Amino acid sequence: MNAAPASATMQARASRPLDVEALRREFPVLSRQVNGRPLCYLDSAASSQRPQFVIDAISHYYETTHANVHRGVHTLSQEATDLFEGARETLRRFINARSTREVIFVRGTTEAINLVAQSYARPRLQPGNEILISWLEHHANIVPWQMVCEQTGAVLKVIPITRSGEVDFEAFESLLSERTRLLALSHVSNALGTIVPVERYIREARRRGIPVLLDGAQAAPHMPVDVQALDCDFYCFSGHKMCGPTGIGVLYGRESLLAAMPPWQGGGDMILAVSFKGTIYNELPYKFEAGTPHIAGAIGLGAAVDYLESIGLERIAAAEQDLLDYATQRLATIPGLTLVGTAPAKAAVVSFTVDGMHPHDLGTILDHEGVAIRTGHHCAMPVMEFFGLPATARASFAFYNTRAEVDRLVDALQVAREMLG
Ligand code: 7TS
Repeated sequence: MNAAPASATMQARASRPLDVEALRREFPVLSRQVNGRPLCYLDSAASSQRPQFVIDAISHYYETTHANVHRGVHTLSQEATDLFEGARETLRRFINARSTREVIFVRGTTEAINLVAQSYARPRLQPGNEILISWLEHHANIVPWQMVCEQTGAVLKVIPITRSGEVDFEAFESLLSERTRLLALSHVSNALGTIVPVERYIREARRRGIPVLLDGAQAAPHMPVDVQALDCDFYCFSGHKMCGPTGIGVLYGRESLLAAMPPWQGGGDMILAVSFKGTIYNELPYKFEAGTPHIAGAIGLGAAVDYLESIGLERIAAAEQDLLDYATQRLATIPGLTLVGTAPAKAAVVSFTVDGMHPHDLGTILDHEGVAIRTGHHCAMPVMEFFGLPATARASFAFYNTRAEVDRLVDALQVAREMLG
């Protein structure tokens, strides 16, 4: 049973060239005005927008089917369970996991990483053991490891980055040791857009028997992800950055590791039987899904994946690369503007500073022009520290953005320069 009927437009789309104007009409919010101007939304790295298809899938579920899952023999509960588990299968296919037992619904990337830190790492770490991350990480891939280090006496080691914003592979090799117990890396940096060539890191870590977690929050929306080809042990991502709902995401875990991990939270759905003598835990993936899950969220995320696949992740990556190249070229014409993050392989993120202007002032002036960008440290304070900056301005693109919107960004930056310069 489908969450909502796939539209004929969606089914026919994959074979045609990307028609961005037609796609934009499928996102209701993109037609709104902000401060008297058409919205120019360049903050998809923080959270993307949703197409009507996803909104309809969620509404349709609430209007026709909602009941709790995995519990009732009644029709609605069975239908809701079918939709929920159908979404899990869609997500399994999306990342090419071997089995739905490896696909755990969580609140998002942050929760996924915390789950691995507490359930995988904490019971295994001994004082003096090491966890390896990089300087590029979002706080969600730093703080859970600091916490588990505090709890166990393990040590957090950090791979340096280069001035272009790439992880230093040689430094990584020199930091690996017989004490390393886990490598946790972002697949794509949210602050700079760097695409980390994770395959090299995974190969090296696995050769030494070190498990690898990838923070895929900024990768899954923008490029095909195949966890078997990557050969990673854990992969984490969030629905709201890929046209899906907030409050839902996925932790992929290699089954042999998940099977050996204790549950993280206790409660309904993660048990088979409870008595005061002891509790028998449920099988995977339910062992890690305590309590009533975000049913509508999972169904909405499944619909978002159907939607993205109807366009094609390869085509999305190509369209966004074009926007990145165009934006990089146009921003270079603005006097005093410095791009922060110039790695050769980048996803569609441009982080920058403009001489004499605080990024927050820039953000406010741009908002007056209807242009939404993010300013600040982007929850990656060590990256800012590395570049000696308190903050940057960041424009991030999705497949529904256009070159004309890049021009609006550039025009709005000229307005800001005139006002503040
Ligand atoms: N990891 C990366 C690489 C991220 O970009 C983010 C969110 C997270 C983890 C956390 O994801 P969550 O869904 O659990 O919150 N990044 C951003 C951003 O760049 N601006 O706002 C949120």
